[in-house]
Amino acid sequence: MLTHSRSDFPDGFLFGTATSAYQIEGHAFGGAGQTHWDSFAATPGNVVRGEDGARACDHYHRYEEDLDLIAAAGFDAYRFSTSWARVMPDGETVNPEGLDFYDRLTDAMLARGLKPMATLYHWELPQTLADIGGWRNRETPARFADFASVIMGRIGDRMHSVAPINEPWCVGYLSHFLGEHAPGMRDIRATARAMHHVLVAHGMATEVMRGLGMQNLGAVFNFEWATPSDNTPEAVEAAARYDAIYNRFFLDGVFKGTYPRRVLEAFEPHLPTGWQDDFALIGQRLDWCGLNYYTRKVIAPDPGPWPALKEVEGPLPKTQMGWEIYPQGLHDFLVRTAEDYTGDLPLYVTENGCASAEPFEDTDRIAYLDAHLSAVREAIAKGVPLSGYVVWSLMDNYEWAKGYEMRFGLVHVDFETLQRTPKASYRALKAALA
Ligand code: IFM
Repeated sequence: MLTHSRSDFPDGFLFGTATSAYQIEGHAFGGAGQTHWDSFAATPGNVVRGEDGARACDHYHRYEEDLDLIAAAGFDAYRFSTSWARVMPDGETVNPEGLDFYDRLTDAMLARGLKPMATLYHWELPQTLADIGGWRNRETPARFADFASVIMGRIGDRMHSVAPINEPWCVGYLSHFLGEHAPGMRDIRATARAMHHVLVAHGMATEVMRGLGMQNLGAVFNFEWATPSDNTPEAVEAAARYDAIYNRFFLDGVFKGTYPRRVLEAFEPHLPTGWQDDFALIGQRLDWCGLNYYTRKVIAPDPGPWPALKEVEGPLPKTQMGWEIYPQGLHDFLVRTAEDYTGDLPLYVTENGCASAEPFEDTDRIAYLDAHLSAVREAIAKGVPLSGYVVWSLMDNYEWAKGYEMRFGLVHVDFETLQRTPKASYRALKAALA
């Protein structure tokens, strides 16, 4: 059981659970176009067993059952994402079937009393746009703004809240510098441009949605606490560099109109001409800020070109992903984000959860959630204006480069039969939210 319950949180505090389109829907259905994740997954060595999101959890056909599960657990909100390639298979031509799907999904949430928390882009870039340079090309943010207009023109009147981009670090650095996600590049110039353009896309989409009269627009960032491997100035500096790349780059861009010097020292020659002029667009007023948090990294200096650091194994217990369990980091990020960037702006924990190999009796997940909810309560007690907490994820799904092996769900999915079975963590949350 969890040691927390709804009554331990402020009135109106939202509890939700999250998924994303490509990870659950079944991209082969409903006229969706090819994405860069399809080609990335079809390239040997990129994804465990070469798995892709063609069928995933078949949520496209089973969404009513999935929403029933969310409502039955007592969640207030459902954080979902809209697939650009489903709505616009070639990145610009509208697929009415795709729009109809999100329309039905929205109404089905509302019918169950669930607040729709939408993310416009959770990583499945239409292949046609990838073919012309994807996030390296400044044209992509402009097309993204068109997508924002089309999808929110249809369902925007019924959203509780919207964020344009999920986890810009993953879209930029993980995908263009580390090469671990589509498009699998390892190139500093591509990275600098992708990281900048994804923020431009955030700004353009926000502007478009304001133009539609929408409220409650925000941004969702992912964070990893960086702990120096020892007390040497070199290790402290390497951890600060990791922090600048991973955590501060996007917050600085959106809330301060600048980028950290530890990143600029490497990126400046690679950023597009006139990048400084984009901060007015990037830094538009927001109504909330979302934090996704899972783990920390222990960082040591490393010889070689920037960023001259490496991750070393830490001593803490780990999840199925091999990620250290470090709830203190969630507390510290909530406090630091409010202090350094957002002030009184409402914050949400938009993702928190863990992968567990335990299929049904996932007591390790219950312990993980419990420890992180303690961290959340501590931050609230210190005055952090936190408005909600969203668990990743409703059900086991396509964990990107790890395929279907890593299980993040509160609900078990049998990927042969697609049968859904609530796990012990689902029951624990249900009891806590009653
Ligand atoms: O599954 C992902 C999700 O798509 C984005 N945030 C982290 C999750 C777990 O890795």
